[in-house]
Amino acid sequence: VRKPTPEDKFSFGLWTVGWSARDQFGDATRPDLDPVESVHRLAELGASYVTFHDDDVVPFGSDTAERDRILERFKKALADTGVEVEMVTTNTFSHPIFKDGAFTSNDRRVRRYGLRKILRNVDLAADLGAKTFVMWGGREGAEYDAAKDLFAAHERYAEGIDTVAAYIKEKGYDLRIALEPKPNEPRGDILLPTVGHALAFIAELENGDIVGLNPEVGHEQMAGLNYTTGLAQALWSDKLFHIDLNGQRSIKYDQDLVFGHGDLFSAFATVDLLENGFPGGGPRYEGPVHFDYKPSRTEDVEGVWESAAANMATYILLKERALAFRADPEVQEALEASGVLELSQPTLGDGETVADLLADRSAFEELDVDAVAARGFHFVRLNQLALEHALGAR
Ligand code: 3MF
Ligand code: MG
Ligand code: MG
Ligand code: MG
Repeated sequence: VRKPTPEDKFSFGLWTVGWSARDQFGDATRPDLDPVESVHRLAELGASYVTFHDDDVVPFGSDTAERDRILERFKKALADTGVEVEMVTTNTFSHPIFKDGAFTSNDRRVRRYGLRKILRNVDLAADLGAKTFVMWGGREGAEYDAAKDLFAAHERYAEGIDTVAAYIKEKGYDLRIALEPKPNEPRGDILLPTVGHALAFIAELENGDIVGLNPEVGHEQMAGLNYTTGLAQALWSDKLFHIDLNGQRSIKYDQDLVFGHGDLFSAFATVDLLENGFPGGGPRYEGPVHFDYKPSRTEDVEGVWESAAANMATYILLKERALAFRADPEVQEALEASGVLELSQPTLGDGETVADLLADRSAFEELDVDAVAARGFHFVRLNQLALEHALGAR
């Protein structure tokens, strides 16, 4: 597999490699990593960017002097390696104060505290030149339906996001917010559970113009949904601001496997969309290729770096395969035969009105319905071509 280059725009959350593998049932299996070391190691492996939660770099509760000292050292690592920070996010889920949420906690004091913690980090994001501010509301939800006024919860969620967005605009920061949907875990149910829910929510915001999405592979798949379809709708809405790539094997807990180590063929489709765009043209994703995975608990520190490299290697392989797929004349011919390219043609003709359609007897009264119904689309052949390319057999 070829080495990653800056053109690949690979990016890692510091919390990914930095996870010491403490889980619900067991203690940490690895030592805590120094974020400065992670920046250096990721740079050596070929990543161009890192992202982080405030608490990944500056321990929760650090005073201002300590925070400044830590950030100074962190910035030096960035300068020494040339690694940039493209996205910053806030941890509003680990500390017990957030056990009932941040923006949607029933306790107003928590909501005000959460807002302050986030705004403080928005300033840091702008200072570091990040372009995206991700918000994953991991604790915004409930286990019990009676525990939450769900109307008020959406009101408070919108108030919180709108307040942060208004602050970004007021400060003139070159920063956009990306909401990260997830259906459950750690809450029984999380608000904004899927890409579709989040898009509908953004449409109701006052400052929704600078709010988009950061969809994660595993999060959509936990809800039984097709990740690539979610990305496509976000792109169609001009809301695909960022991505979290990882691997998930069906509907279960959030596995955070290496990209491609879950549903590999779905990962091929994702890379095909990201690298080739829609077959008939349309908006493209231009942002960083960001991984949000966890080195499995069974890995030692060496395995952490192997797994980080595995994400990039898998992406590169799938990218090569996806480019070959679209370049294959036989695939072009199969796309044609399947009508895939015909879908880009508007259903009504240029300047055609509904009255014209109603008057067009060939569209209805005279249409040979049985003949049209008899058409085979040959999607299976197309899919087999995709599979053979994905497996490197062509
Ligand atoms: C949880 C996640 C989060 C978010 C992060 C925001 C800890 O399942 O995916 O990772 O990605 O908080 O970027
Ligand atoms: Mg996740
Ligand atoms: Mg996760
Ligand atoms: Mg994520």
